[in-house]
Amino acid sequence: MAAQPITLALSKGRILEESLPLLERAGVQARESVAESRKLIFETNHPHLRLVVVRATDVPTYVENGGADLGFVGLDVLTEHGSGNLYEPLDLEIARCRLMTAGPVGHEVQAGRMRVATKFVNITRQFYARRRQQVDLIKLYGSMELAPLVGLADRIVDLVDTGRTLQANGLEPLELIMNVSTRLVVNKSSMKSRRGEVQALTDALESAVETAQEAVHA
Ligand code: PRT
Ligand code: MG
Repeated sequence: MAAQPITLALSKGRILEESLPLLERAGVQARESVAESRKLIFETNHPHLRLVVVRATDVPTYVENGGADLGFVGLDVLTEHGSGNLYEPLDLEIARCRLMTAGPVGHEVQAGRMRVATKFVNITRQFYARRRQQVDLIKLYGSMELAPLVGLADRIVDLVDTGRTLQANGLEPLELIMNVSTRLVVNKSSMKSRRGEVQALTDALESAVETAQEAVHA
């Protein structure tokens, strides 16, 4: 057995809530409560597997650079970061939402360049470029919904689940950019050097996703 445990990086926040039940279905349990602890590293019931909890946007960086062997990350974050240096073997089908453009209800954009506020600047740039539409991007780190309300932007690009956040702020969803769910990503050298362990965890997660889906459709 390898001396070092393999490390799985989980996204803090809303992905974490759905990750823990999925891991449990896959037979992986942390030795203490991940949700309640302030610790960042957790041992599991598997002596050769540990969990680390990092900011959602940092997961690709950890896994790419070998700070973790595997990670759970939203397709939104993965696409924005760029997925070329990672393997993405599995759709975990949790934390589903849609990445959309949105704007004030009934608002026509004036002639000229639109101002679009988002934290997903790379995805947004590509989306409008494909439509040959010239826009000015405004990078924000949160609360995108505020930008149109105070005249900072004409449009936002943000994640939408129930649509209640947009509605509460007088905004409406406009165009779908991508359907989002959480993905399993794997470090490229871990895929070779820790092949057996990576494959065993991937297989267990794949079955866990299937049983979770069967439960939903039962
Ligand atoms: O801390 P950090 O900046 O890294 O992330 P965060 O605090 O913005 O998000 P966090 O930790 O909650 O997790 C973000 C990840 O969860 C995303 O990368 C998605 O893959 C996934 N996810 C799924 C969502 C949502 N659903 C979601 N609805 N992330 C955010 N939202 C937000 C959205 O931005 C908007 O503010 O929820 C609001 C909309 O929800 P509805 O139901 O009102 O439409
Ligand atoms: Mg957060």
